[in-house]
Amino acid sequence: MSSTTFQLAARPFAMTLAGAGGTALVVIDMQRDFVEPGGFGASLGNDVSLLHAAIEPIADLLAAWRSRGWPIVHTRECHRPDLSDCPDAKLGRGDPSLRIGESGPMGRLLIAGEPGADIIPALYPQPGEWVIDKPGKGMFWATGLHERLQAAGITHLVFTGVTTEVCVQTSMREANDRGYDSVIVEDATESYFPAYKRAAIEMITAQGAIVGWSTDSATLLRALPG
Ligand code: C5J
Repeated sequence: MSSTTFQLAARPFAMTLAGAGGTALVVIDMQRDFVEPGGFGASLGNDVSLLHAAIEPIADLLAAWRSRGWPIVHTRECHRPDLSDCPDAKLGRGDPSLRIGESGPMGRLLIAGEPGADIIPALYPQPGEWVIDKPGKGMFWATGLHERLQAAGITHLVFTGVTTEVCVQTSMREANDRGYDSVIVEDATESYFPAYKRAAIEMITAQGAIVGWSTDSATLLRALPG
């Protein structure tokens, strides 16, 4: 861990995070395809407005990380235009007219380079921030991210983004297995299913932080070293 640390009030108990850039802010899949009408999330029948509450808390955390020059990782769930990185098992789910790669109002669903696969303007990455395109739900699968985080000396991860019980929880579990201490920010993550969000956070923090910790953005902002 970095020689500088800070304490965070969290559930199920307080945790210590690395200061001096050793803790990355991770923003999972805040893409137009999940958050805006006409994208992949809406094509599955979801009410995308349920995700909007996370935008302002994530923007506040981005501003805090940016002002400190600390590392920021944005992810995008998307596939190559030829779908060579999309397994048949993933491609074959759902109504054939709405599948990954089919055309919608924001371009082909979940395809890299299409307008829908990009990050929403309110949270758009700035130069120098990492943008990781991931073909899976988890951010470590087939991305090389673990090696990059290790090379940068990052030991702690703060998780935000959507959706809580799918890509956020999967990424946090992958991080746990790779040795990172992680915290999910409850008001900076959302789900199309509020009950699943609550359940995912309970699963993460149960049994003595078996996957990681949870906190809220106001508590985290107060805890950050000046
Ligand atoms: C989903 C995600 N829900 N980013 N992706 O398919 O959580």
